[in-house]
Amino acid sequence: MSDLRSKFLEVYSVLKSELLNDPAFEFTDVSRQWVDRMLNYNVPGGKLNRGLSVIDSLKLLKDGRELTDDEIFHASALGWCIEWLQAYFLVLDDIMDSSHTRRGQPCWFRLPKIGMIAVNDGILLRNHIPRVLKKHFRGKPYYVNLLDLFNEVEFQTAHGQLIDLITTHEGEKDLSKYSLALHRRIVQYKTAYYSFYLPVACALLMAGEDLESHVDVKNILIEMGTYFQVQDDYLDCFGDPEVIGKVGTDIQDFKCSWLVVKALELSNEEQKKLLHTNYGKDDQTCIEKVKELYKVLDIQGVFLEYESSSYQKLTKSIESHSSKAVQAVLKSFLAKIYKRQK
Ligand code: DMA
Ligand code: MG
Ligand code: MG
Ligand code: MG
Repeated sequence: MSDLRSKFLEVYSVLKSELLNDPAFEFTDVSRQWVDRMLNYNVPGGKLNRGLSVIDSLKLLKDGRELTDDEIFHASALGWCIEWLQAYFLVLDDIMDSSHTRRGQPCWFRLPKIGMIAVNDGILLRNHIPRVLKKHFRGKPYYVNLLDLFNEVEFQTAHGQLIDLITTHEGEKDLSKYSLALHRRIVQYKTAYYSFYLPVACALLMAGEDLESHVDVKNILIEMGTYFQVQDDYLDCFGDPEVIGKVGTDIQDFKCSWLVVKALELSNEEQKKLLHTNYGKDDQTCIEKVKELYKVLDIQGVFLEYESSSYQKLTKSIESHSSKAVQAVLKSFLAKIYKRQK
């Protein structure tokens, strides 16, 4: 496994050096160094789960047989395209969410001399993806489907981000519109498609499958992605910043987080009032009051229950799938995220 990880990281160096020498732009030393530093800071520092799972999934789809070096390289390149897509969304997400830290370091836009140049860096990260795809996949029979897949998923994610952001001020901080249905809609679009469906869809395309005949797989992955984002919402408040590498901002950002939706469901009139007064204020006392209420309502216990019931439901739908290879792909995914602390 650590061998696979190091092979995967080697592919990062190859792709980066190709991008830094892309003949479509006349790099100067200064601009090349900028992009080099920007990539190292934003692309490879995460858990790499999404990227690595393209390789894992392809292997399982090939019934566990060893992949050739060429297959590993191509699956890794696609894995990195997903990591690039994620880096692009995160650089911009941190600006929009006014976050301070990410992956145990300051958010890119917080660094001296970076600031709003980070917006253009996000655009560069996004533009690197079709460059990589063109260089390494242009001759493949699934090239057009691959481009289409990345476009589609980016479209969905950007719209998920849109509704995540606009619900925070629609009707001026009105908590009464926050529901499980709204939360579900936000997280499916902003997280589930790119984090869960995309890696498996890449592996399916590489394995010669067509995506239209795998709608059932997609549905299970979207469910899994929803569960994953509920965990993200939970960790935003209850995770250890040292472990998750970021300090939460959902309460002060007035986010339609799973936690506040559950708290609203469980609150009496007085507790609802407390939420209305304190949720969405960038003030430590207000934030503490919200967290206090989450404790009183035992939101942590509610989450633990949600976690095990989601696990059971997901396992059941995975086991009802007709293909053992697909079952293995989905199970390995679920095992990676169940009860995660980061
Ligand atoms: C992030 O949602 C979604 C995308 C597409 C980046 P979020 O703001 O909850 O993520 P994080 O908690 O990592 O900032
Ligand atoms: Mg964020
Ligand atoms: Mg966000
Ligand atoms: Mg979050």
